[in-house]
Amino acid sequence: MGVVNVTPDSFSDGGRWFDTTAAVKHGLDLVAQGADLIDVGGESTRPGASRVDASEELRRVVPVVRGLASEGVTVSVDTMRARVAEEAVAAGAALVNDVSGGLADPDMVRVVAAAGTPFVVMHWRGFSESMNSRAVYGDVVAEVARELRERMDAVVAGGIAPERIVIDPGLGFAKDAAHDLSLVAHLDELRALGRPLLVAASRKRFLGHVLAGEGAAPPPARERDAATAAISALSAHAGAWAVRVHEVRATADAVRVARAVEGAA
Ligand code: PMM
Repeated sequence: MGVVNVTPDSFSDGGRWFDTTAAVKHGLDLVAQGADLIDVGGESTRPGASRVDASEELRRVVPVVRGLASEGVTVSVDTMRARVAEEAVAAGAALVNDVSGGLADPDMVRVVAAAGTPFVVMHWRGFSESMNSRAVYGDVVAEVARELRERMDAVVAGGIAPERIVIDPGLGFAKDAAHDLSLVAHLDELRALGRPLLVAASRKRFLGHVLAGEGAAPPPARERDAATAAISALSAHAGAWAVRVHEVRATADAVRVARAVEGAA
């Protein structure tokens, strides 16, 4: 899954694809590099970010979804708003990726159920402005698995077919670096929930933390792509359904290598 953030302020690639034409071209480039689907988002979810208006989010996202879908690209829309999901699906999006797992907007589950698309349920504990204070766990893997299970049950009760649910541990969302690493180390426990697993580690803080030397500053987000590809290989090997990344080429190679190793086992 290649990422196109149509935002001025995402931590990883903010401002680079803010114009529709540039965003569509970037999505097509990511497909050429091996992405099977493109995730289009119009709201930054970096820690501390404040929310964007619905009208502005629609203005950013819908033309890019339409442009990519009309080129035959499988598009997912990354939004916490039911109205944005609905209009993006009408413009050709095939999947709805909601980092709040349906918690942020009370209409989301109903809209996705009616649309009949797959729905990414990410583990989430609250909006970006306050999420760092919610990174408190006894056993992070068990708690994330339990909270994901509760969300799965809730969205099924709201009418989304169980077979349309994809789950995601939400790396970096109300989690510190040690939490993220534990989750990556125990993807099998999330796989045990019985649904396809999406892993979105690309360029995130925990990778900066891993790469920083003792007492040194972490490398900037755009220098974390090799580390991202390493997580992609590990995730593929652990049975992930997809990895969500900004730089596709290295991840496509990493996934190919993981598959080849499995084929030789
Ligand atoms: N992370 C970001 C945005 N969207 N979607 C899913 N399903 N899972 C994630 O972990 C996730 C996401 C934040 O990263 P970005 O600002 O680099 O896109």
